[in-house]
Amino acid sequence: MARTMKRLTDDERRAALASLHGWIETEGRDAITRRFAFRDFSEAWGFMSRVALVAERMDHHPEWFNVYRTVEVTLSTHDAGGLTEKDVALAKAMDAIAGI
Ligand code: HBI
Repeated sequence: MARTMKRLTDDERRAALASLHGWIETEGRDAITRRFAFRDFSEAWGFMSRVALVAERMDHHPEWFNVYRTVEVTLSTHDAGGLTEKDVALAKAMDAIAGI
Protein backbone atom coordinates (compact mmCIF):
# COMPACT_ATOMS: atom_id res chain seq x y z
CA MET A 1 0.00 0.00 0.00
CA ALA A 2 1.61 3.30 -1.06
CA ARG A 3 2.21 5.56 1.96
CA THR A 4 -0.22 8.46 1.53
CA MET A 5 1.66 11.73 1.62
CA LYS A 6 0.34 14.56 3.79
CA ARG A 7 -0.71 17.73 1.97
CA LEU A 8 1.33 20.83 2.86
CA THR A 9 -0.26 23.43 5.14
CA ASP A 10 -0.55 27.03 3.88
CA ASP A 11 2.57 28.01 5.83
CA GLU A 12 4.49 25.00 4.50
CA ARG A 13 3.42 25.85 0.95
CA ARG A 14 4.57 29.46 1.34
CA ALA A 15 7.93 28.29 2.71
CA ALA A 16 8.29 25.78 -0.10
CA LEU A 17 7.62 28.38 -2.79
CA ALA A 18 10.19 30.68 -1.15
CA SER A 19 12.80 27.89 -1.49
CA LEU A 20 12.07 27.40 -5.21
CA HIS A 21 12.84 29.59 -8.25
CA GLY A 22 10.02 30.90 -10.40
CA TRP A 23 7.33 28.48 -9.22
CA ILE A 24 3.86 29.85 -8.51
CA GLU A 25 0.64 28.45 -7.05
CA THR A 26 -1.54 26.93 -9.76
CA GLU A 27 -4.88 28.65 -10.44
CA GLY A 28 -7.75 26.62 -8.98
CA ARG A 29 -5.61 23.69 -7.80
CA ASP A 30 -3.52 22.75 -4.80
CA ALA A 31 -0.44 22.53 -7.02
CA ILE A 32 2.56 24.54 -8.22
CA THR A 33 3.45 25.57 -11.77
CA ARG A 34 6.50 26.83 -13.57
CA ARG A 35 7.34 27.65 -17.20
CA PHE A 36 10.86 26.74 -18.32
CA ALA A 37 12.26 28.32 -21.50
CA PHE A 38 15.36 26.86 -23.19
CA ARG A 39 17.52 27.89 -26.15
CA ASP A 40 15.79 25.43 -28.50
CA PHE A 41 13.74 22.25 -28.67
CA SER A 42 16.81 20.04 -28.27
CA GLU A 43 17.63 21.65 -24.90
CA ALA A 44 13.99 21.44 -23.80
CA TRP A 45 13.87 17.76 -24.72
CA GLY A 46 17.17 17.10 -22.94
CA PHE A 47 15.71 18.69 -19.82
CA MET A 48 12.60 16.52 -20.05
CA SER A 49 14.67 13.39 -20.58
CA ARG A 50 16.76 14.04 -17.47
CA VAL A 51 13.71 14.94 -15.39
CA ALA A 52 11.94 11.78 -16.57
CA LEU A 53 14.72 9.61 -15.09
CA VAL A 54 14.53 11.47 -11.77
CA ALA A 55 10.73 11.17 -11.75
CA GLU A 56 10.98 7.42 -12.29
CA ARG A 57 13.47 7.10 -9.42
CA MET A 58 11.18 9.17 -7.20
CA ASP A 59 8.06 7.40 -8.46
CA HIS A 60 6.62 10.92 -8.71
CA HIS A 61 5.79 12.38 -12.10
CA PRO A 62 5.14 15.86 -13.50
CA GLU A 63 2.18 17.06 -15.50
CA TRP A 64 3.92 18.90 -18.32
CA PHE A 65 3.30 20.48 -21.73
CA ASN A 66 6.10 21.10 -24.22
CA VAL A 67 5.91 23.46 -27.19
CA TYR A 68 9.24 23.82 -29.04
CA ARG A 69 11.66 25.40 -26.47
CA THR A 70 9.24 25.80 -23.55
CA VAL A 71 8.12 23.29 -20.95
CA GLU A 72 5.20 24.16 -18.69
CA VAL A 73 5.13 22.04 -15.55
CA THR A 74 2.49 21.50 -12.88
CA LEU A 75 3.24 19.41 -9.79
CA SER A 76 0.73 17.91 -7.41
CA THR A 77 0.37 14.60 -5.58
CA HIS A 78 -2.70 12.83 -6.91
CA ASP A 79 -2.74 10.33 -4.02
CA ALA A 80 -2.89 13.18 -1.48
CA GLY A 81 -5.18 15.40 -3.54
CA GLY A 82 -2.76 18.29 -3.45
CA LEU A 83 0.74 19.62 -2.87
CA THR A 84 3.15 17.48 -0.80
CA GLU A 85 6.85 17.33 -0.01
CA LYS A 86 7.30 15.05 -3.04
CA ASP A 87 6.26 17.90 -5.33
CA VAL A 88 8.70 20.29 -3.66
CA ALA A 89 11.51 17.75 -4.02
CA LEU A 90 10.75 17.21 -7.70
CA ALA A 91 10.54 20.98 -8.28
CA LYS A 92 13.96 21.44 -6.66
CA ALA A 93 15.37 18.67 -8.84
CA MET A 94 13.90 20.32 -11.95
CA ASP A 95 15.40 23.69 -11.03
CA ALA A 96 18.80 22.02 -10.55
CA ILE A 97 18.56 20.17 -13.88
CA ALA A 98 17.62 23.44 -15.60
CA GLY A 99 20.70 25.03 -14.03
CA ILE A 100 18.69 27.50 -11.98
N1 HBI B 1 3.12 11.25 -9.50
N2 HBI B 1 2.75 13.54 -9.38
C1 HBI B 1 2.45 12.26 -8.99
N3 HBI B 1 1.49 12.11 -8.07
C2 HBI B 1 1.18 10.86 -7.62
O1 HBI B 1 0.32 10.71 -6.77
C3 HBI B 1 1.85 9.74 -8.14
C4 HBI B 1 2.83 9.98 -9.10
N4 HBI B 1 3.50 8.97 -9.65
C5 HBI B 1 3.24 7.60 -9.27
C6 HBI B 1 2.21 7.44 -8.27
N5 HBI B 1 1.58 8.48 -7.74
C7 HBI B 1 1.93 6.01 -7.88
O2 HBI B 1 3.11 5.45 -7.35
C8 HBI B 1 0.87 5.88 -6.83
O3 HBI B 1 -0.30 6.30 -7.44
C9 HBI B 1 0.75 4.43 -6.38
